Amino acid sequence: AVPINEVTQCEATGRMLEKARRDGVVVAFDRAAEMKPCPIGAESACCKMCYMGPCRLNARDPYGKVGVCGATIDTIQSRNLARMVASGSAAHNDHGMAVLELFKGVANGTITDYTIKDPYKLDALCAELELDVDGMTVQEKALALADELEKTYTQTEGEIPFARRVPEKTLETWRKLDIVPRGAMIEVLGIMSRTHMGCDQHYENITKAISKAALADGWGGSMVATELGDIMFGTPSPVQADVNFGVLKEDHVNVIVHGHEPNLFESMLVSVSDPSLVKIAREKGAKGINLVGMCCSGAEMMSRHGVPHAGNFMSTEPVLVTGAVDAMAVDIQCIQQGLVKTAECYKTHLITTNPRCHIEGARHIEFDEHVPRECTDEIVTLAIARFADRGVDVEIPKIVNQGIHGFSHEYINYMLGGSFRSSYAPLNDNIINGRIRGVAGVVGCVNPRVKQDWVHVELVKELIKNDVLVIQTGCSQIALAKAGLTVPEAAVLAGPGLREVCEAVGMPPVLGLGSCVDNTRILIAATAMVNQGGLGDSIADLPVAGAAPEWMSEKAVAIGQYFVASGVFTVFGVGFPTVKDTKFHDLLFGGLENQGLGKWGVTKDPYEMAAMMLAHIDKKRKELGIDK
Ligand code: NFS
Repeated sequence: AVPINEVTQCEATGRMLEKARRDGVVVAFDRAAEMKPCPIGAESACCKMCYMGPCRLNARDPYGKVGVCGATIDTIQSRNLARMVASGSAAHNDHGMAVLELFKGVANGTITDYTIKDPYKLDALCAELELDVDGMTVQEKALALADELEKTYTQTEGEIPFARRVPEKTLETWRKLDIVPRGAMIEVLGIMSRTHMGCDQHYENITKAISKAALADGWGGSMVATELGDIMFGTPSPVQADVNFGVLKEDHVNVIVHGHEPNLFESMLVSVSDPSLVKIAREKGAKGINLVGMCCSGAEMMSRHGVPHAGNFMSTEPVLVTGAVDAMAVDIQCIQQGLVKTAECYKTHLITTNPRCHIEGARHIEFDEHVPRECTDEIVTLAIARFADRGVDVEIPKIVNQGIHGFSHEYINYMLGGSFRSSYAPLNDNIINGRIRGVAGVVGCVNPRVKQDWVHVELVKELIKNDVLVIQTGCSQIALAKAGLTVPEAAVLAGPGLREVCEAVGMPPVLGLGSCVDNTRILIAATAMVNQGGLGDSIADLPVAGAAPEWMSEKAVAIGQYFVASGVFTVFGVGFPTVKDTKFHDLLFGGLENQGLGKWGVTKDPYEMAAMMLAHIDKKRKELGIDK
C-alpha cells in the first residue's frame, strides 16, 4: 500500500486511513491506487458520441488519425469538454433552481419553516435589477425578484438577468463574441444537442457554446443560489469556526450533513436543538447533539453560522472510520458511492434525502421543504438510537483548528472601507500602491491523484508570501483552515505589504467566502474592483488570477471556464483533459485571451503554479502602469 504521508497532508485523515487499513476497510485513496487513469481518456483523445466507435486517437500523434465519422482531435476534445461543462453547469443550475423554488415558497407563504433574514439585500438586488418595487411589502418584493431571477433558467432569448451586473466592457466583449447566455436550460440543452454525432464539428463554435453554458452557471444559477441564500439565511460576516475531525465529540450524538443545498442543513440545525430531541439524547446517555458539516454544505454553514466543519471531500469516508458518526445525511453532488460500504462497516446511518440522489444500499428519507422537520427529526432520532448502541470502537483524532470565515463581498466592502464610506477604494489603492500585488482566487476540490490538501496549502503560502491576497471557497478553503492560515495571525506568513494591510485591518491573509456556488462572490468582488476605478475597465484588466489546484469534478471545469470567459487567468492542477499542441488546446490556453477573455493554465506543481499566477499578475500591473 502507498505510504499514508504520500496521499494526504491532513493528519486526522491520515490517522483514520491507518485505522481503516487495520480494520480492513477500503476507501477512495486505496481505490485510486488500484485504478490507474486511462491515458487516452485523461487527454480526451477518445470519443463515444456514437456506436460506430468508440474511437481512440493517438495523443502523441493527434492529427495522424480521425474517428470513423472523420471527427478530428479538435472536434473530439471540444465536444468532450463541452459535455463536462454542460454537466457542471447543470449541477449548479439545478441547485440554484431548488434555492429559487424555496425562495418562491417562502415569498408566497406556502413554505413556513424558512424566512427572509436579510431584507436589505433583497432591496439592494431589486434595485440592481431595476425592478419597480416601490410601495411593495417584503413578500411582494421577494415574488417580483423570484419572477425576474427565474429567467436565469427558463429564458430562451435575450440575456440572463445578472448580465446587468457584468462590467460594461466585459459584457461588450461577450456581445461581440456572441457568448452572452440566454438562459441556463437552453444553453445546456444546446450543448447536448450540438455535440450529438454529426452536428457541430468546429471547435471554435463549440468553444462559444462552452463559454455560454459556463457563464450561465457563474453569472446564472450559482449566483442566484448565493444571493437568494443570503436573503433567506443571512449574508455572511466574519465568524469563528472550528474545523477538522476533532469537532466530533465522543460523548455526544454526532450528526454530519454533507452535500450542497442549504435547506437540509438549515432544518437540521433546528432539529438538533429541539428540546424534546435533546432530552431523548440525554436520556440515552449523551451530553447533547453535535451537528457538523462537510464539503460545500458544510463550508456554506460554517461561513454563515460558524457551524463546525469536519473536513473536505476526500475526508468524507475517513471520518466514518472514527466510529463516532451516528448519522451522515447527504443531499446532492460529491457524495461518493463508497460511503455506503464504509458506513456499513462502522454502523453509521447513511441517509440520502434528495429525490435527485438515491444511492443503492443507503436508507432514503426524502426531504420536503414544506415539512422539513419530518425528515431531519427522523434522522436525528436514528442518530440517537445509534449512539445508544454504537457497537464499534470510537477513535477521534483530537485535532481542531480555529479560523475566521464568512467574508462575503458585502463584508469585504465594509471591512476595508469602514462603516461610513464602505467601498473597494482601499483595496484598489493598496493594489495600485503595490502593498498588495494582486488578488488570487484559490478554490475547488481535493483529488486522490495528488496529495490531499498539499497543493492548495503550498500554493497559497507561496502567493501570500508574494503579497497576493487570497480568497477561497469550497474544499480548498477547508484545506487552508486545517493548515491554520485562516486566522489574522497568519499574516506573519505574508510578504511585508500584504502583512501591513492585514495587520491594519485585522484580517487573515486568506479570506474564506463559502461553498463552490459562492465563487460568484469572487465575480462580484472583481466587478466591484473594476467599477471602483483605477484598475482598468474590464475584469480581464485586473491583476488577478484563479486556481483549482486539486480539481476533480465537472463542476470545477464549468467554474474554471466561467472565470476564463469572465477574463481571469485560471490554472488547474492535477492535469487537463486536452491534448497539448492541438488547435483546441491552444485556443483555451492562449487564443481566448487574444479575444479579450482570460485563458487556462495547467501544472501539477504548486510552486510553478504560483510563478505562473504571479507572472500574470505582474503582466497586468505592467499594462496598467502600476508596476513600479
Ligand atoms: Ni466544489 Fe462542493 Fe468539494 Fe469539489 Fe465537491 S464538495 S461544489 S466540487 S469536491 S470543491
